[in-house]
Amino acid sequence: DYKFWKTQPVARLDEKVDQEGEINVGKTPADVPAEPLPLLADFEWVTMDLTDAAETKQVYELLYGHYVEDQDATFRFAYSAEFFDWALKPPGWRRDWHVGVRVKASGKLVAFISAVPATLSVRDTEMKAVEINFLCIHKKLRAKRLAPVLIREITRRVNRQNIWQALYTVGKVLPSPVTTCRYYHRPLNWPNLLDVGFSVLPQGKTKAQMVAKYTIGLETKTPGWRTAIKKDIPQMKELFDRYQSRLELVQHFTEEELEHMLIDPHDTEKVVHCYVSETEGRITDFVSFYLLPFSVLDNATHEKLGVAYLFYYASEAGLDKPRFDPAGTKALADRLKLLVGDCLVVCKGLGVDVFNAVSSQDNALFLQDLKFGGGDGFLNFYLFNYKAFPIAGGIDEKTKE
Ligand code: YNC
Ligand code: MG
Repeated sequence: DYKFWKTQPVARLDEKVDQEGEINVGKTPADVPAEPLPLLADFEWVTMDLTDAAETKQVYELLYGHYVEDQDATFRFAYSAEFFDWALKPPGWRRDWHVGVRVKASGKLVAFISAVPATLSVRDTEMKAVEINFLCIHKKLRAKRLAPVLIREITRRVNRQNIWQALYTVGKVLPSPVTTCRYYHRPLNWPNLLDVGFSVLPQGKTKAQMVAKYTIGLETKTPGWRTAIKKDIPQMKELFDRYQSRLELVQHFTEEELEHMLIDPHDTEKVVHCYVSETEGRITDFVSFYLLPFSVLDNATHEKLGVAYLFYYASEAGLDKPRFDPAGTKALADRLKLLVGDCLVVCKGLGVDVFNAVSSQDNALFLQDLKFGGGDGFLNFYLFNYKAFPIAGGIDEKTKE
């Protein structure tokens, strides 16, 4: 019955939002306690120093061992130090938003939660906010009501900075999603997916037929396709702003933030990839994906599964028309099939086994044609201290069960 969430500024699950806006208004940082809530005697709060390699390693070891798993516990996200550097240190990041809990006696890190700054728009309302991510509690400390304490502590630290809204995504249903998307998967190496149990052989099909179905070409097809570089950012930002202005819930990025999100700071090609389509010096499209492999638990032959996630994109195609105008939609669909299709080509070359996308943005325009299949996973988007009318997440409601 959501004993904790009932006490928080979020819409109830059965609530019909009749007016959009902030829930608790008028608080100031002076109203917020200067000290954290007490923890049980054996534990202490720590601020993790993610500029320090040893502390970063403690965070990713906690997440590597204890973060999100699928339902049957066969896969777990395999985070890396590079990934954290990218995800947890965007421009404007704050050290005290990397919150840990240690066992006093041993110093062992047993819980973590993070916030990074974000500027959100819900339709026409722009707000300064944070994005909350990487909430994780050691398996031995589960179901002891520590999560609410971590959430309250990150809230306190964010409120102290005069920020009162947050965006977060969770697989499970809490009060109350503003939108729900479905995960879609595009196999790139079907035999590997079969081996690890990610895919099954459909009735009446042979392995050879499945491999043939998911064959990917070797060459990209988008005209003027090349890797995005720093110099492209001003044009990309202008295009991205125009593209995103048609969507209902978006995060805005400055040029500096966009560069951080899309141009791999490590130059290792291990985290984020971004490509543009350039014609006579004009960038007409960009598309990006990030890499986050799975650890395969308890499998004799496979330790890792290569997984890519479609990330931000924008295209001029159809932008001159209103969002759901059929002519604009057709132009955008054709373009996105090229762009995302070329991401599949690149990922195949990188040895990625499966390419994932959710059903939001304009993704419904290409998922089926590019042979993505609907997965078991759903992703719920939440806003903290802000009520918003529901936003369609691109899932067919009938398949949501
Ligand atoms: C969750 N994922 O419902 P009620 S996603 C939020 N997000 O409260 P306990 C969650 N709340 O129902 P455990 C949650 N999971 O009584 C559970 N809860 O109201 C709620 N898993 O606490 C739950 N990472 O400590 C219940 O649960 C209460 O020991 C129970 O810990 C939960 O990062 C968890 O999936 C998830 O490590 C930490 O299971 C643990 O089970 C775990 O007894 C594996 O807690 C990893 C995992 C979650 C990934 C994520 C986004 C988190 C968003 C948190 C909410 C932020 C709100 C905004 C704050 C800033 C505001 C400003 C301004
Ligand atoms: Mg707990």
